[in-house]
Amino acid sequence: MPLKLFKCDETIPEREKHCYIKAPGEDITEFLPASNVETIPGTLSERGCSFCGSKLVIGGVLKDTIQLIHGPIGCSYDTWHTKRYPSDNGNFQLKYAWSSDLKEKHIVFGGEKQLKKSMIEAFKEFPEIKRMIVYTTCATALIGDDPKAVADDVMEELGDVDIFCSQCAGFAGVSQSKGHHVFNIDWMKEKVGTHEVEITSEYTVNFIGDYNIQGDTYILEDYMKRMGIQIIAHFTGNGTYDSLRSMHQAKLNVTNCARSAGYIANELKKKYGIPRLDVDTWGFDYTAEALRKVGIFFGIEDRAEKVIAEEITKWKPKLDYYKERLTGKKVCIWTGGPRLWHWTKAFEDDLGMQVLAMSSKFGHQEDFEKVISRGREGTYYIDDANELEFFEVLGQIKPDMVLTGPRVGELVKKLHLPYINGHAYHNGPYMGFEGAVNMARDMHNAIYSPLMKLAAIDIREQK
Ligand code: CFM
Repeated sequence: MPLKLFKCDETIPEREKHCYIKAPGEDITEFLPASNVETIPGTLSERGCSFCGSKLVIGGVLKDTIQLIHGPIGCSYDTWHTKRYPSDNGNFQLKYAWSSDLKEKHIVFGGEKQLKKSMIEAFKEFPEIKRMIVYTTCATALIGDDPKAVADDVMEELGDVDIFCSQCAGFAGVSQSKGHHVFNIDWMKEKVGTHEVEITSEYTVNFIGDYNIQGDTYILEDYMKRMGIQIIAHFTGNGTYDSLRSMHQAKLNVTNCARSAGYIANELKKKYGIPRLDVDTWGFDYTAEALRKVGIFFGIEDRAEKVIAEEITKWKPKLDYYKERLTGKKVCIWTGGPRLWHWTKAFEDDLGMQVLAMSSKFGHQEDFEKVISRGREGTYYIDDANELEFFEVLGQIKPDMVLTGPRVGELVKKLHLPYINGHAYHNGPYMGFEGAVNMARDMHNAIYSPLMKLAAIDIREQK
């Protein structure tokens, strides 16, 4: 039985179902850790809220759209500036935060008037911007405001603007994953098919589930361009509102983050018959495989091979330099979900590292199927690990480095362990061949930096 009850969980034995160790011969048909369920009271959860999944992860990335959050100011502030997804128009989406700034009186008497006022004010402040997403939050969902009715009103009044309403309050699901789902499905229902872009190539794709973290999208765009492929829409890194309305025009959906954006790929397949091709775009082998798959789909394998060969010639010697120094190093990965299965084998095959423990904030069953299939025996796979479990695992594994976000990263630093930001990156981009080298470099620098060892010295004992 591969499930594990940590010592720290003796008082919350329900946690056993969430902690799994891959046993010899384990084939994931009998057991998987429990996932995508409500947090057990008494544990310190890493899960995020559903509004955040919609706003911070998907909609907020769009570079030409006012992101108006209908709720108290905190919902706006806390989803502003915490993710690094740049754009090629001067980072409009990172500079500003918009809110209807709800106060107690609006909670009592209704917030729709305040919302309308804020929407018109925002459009007036940014006269060149004609697109807006309005987000419901817990407060406005509870009082029953109807942002769609307000949006229709504003669209009619202003005439030249388009507004999408993401109605997914923080409490709508067990994690941010619900927000991904709601945004995907509602966008598909309401916006896809309402705009057309000019077609310039016979090979057209939507790049789905890539958020341009520190420039990832630019790397993928370059590969597609060199293969003569037109990207209709990026869902949503460096993407525009109107390109996302044109997703029906693509011949292929290249899906990277299947967790946050697989839904829209499936819907596009159902409604428009556009095939879905899942790829991994982190790591050398995976990137080559991704380009090959796209090349095969369009019958342009030679173009894919050319790009792969050029990139490998350029970047492989650098990767090899780091591989020599990273082989055998032990790693833990503590991120959302998909990066566990995107990264585990890439680190092991490309760099000779050992991934010995992983925790996913909100991965579903299929994420655990993927990561356990790709991972090694004896590795820990935990759903939404709490802090004490984390300490226990670290004590057992003694990793050389941890990949996680700034929140858990602060704990890791206090333990004097090297840490890499696995969400927003240290010095990305991390995707593609170039990105794999950047990532290897950052891991190398973290592990070999003398800083953590020095930080562990208690200077009071020094003479
Ligand atoms: Fe997809 Fe993402 Fe991730 Fe994600 Fe996230 Fe993220 Fe993540 Mo942080 S969309 S699921 S909700 S790959 S923000 S860019 S790194 S937890 S594993």
